[in-house]
Amino acid sequence: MQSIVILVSGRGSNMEAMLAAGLPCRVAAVIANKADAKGLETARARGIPAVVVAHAGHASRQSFDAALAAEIDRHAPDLVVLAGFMRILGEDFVRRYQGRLMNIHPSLLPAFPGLHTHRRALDAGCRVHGCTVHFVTPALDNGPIIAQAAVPVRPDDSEETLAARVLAQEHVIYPQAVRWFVEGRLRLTEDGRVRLSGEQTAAAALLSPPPDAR
Ligand code: NHR
Ligand code: GAR
Repeated sequence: MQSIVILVSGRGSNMEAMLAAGLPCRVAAVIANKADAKGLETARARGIPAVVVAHAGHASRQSFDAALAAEIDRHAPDLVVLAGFMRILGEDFVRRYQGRLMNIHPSLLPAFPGLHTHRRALDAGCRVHGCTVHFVTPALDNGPIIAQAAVPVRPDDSEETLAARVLAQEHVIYPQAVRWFVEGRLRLTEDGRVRLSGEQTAAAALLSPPPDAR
């Protein structure tokens, strides 16, 4: 069975959705860059090793990245999952985990890379918004897309109501993408494309690719 390491910075609801999904993999560890990340408690309560690699003590981004990689490598995971992880990772780090480093970003990429995506979608007058699971590459929020889900933007939406609608879809597509990976059905090809093999169920509107029936 494959194993994964989940990196969090805060609440950890995507991590929880993954733990609740009964994925056919071992969660070897949850690592946070902040000691007060709520996701750490949730992981510990489930008996999963939860570790802090604080970015605050490091003089440079590179030295933080190296400490983080050392902790990850102790667990020798097949896949590293960024779940609300809020530190930009350097090129050396990203190359080390090429093809086995995944992120969920709260927008329909390539729209709105970076931060404050819900505010920016509202300000832009978007009628449709959503989330994207992608393989991480050195260029921020620019890696090959694995899955996306779209939600409507309603006229009376606030940043909070829109974020909640998107988050509910994150909790659907992220465990699904990890499932595909640990089942050996998903990979990043040499030429930087996403390859997904096997069955997906007939299209659910605005979820691409559609999840498997389970
Ligand atoms: N690293 C690389 N190289 N490439 C990506 O695609 C990455 C990444 C690291 C994190 C998640 C990303 C997101 O989904 C992610 C993707 C943090 C920031 C950011 O500006 C931006 C994007 C993402 C994560 N972080 C600030 C920084 O200085 C700190 C902000 C804070 O602590 O609140 O690192 O959106
Ligand atoms: C999620 O919406 C995730 O997409 C987003 O932060 C939230 C984390 O929630 N990620 C980013 O903005 C990355 N920069 P969670 O901690 O409850 O999973």
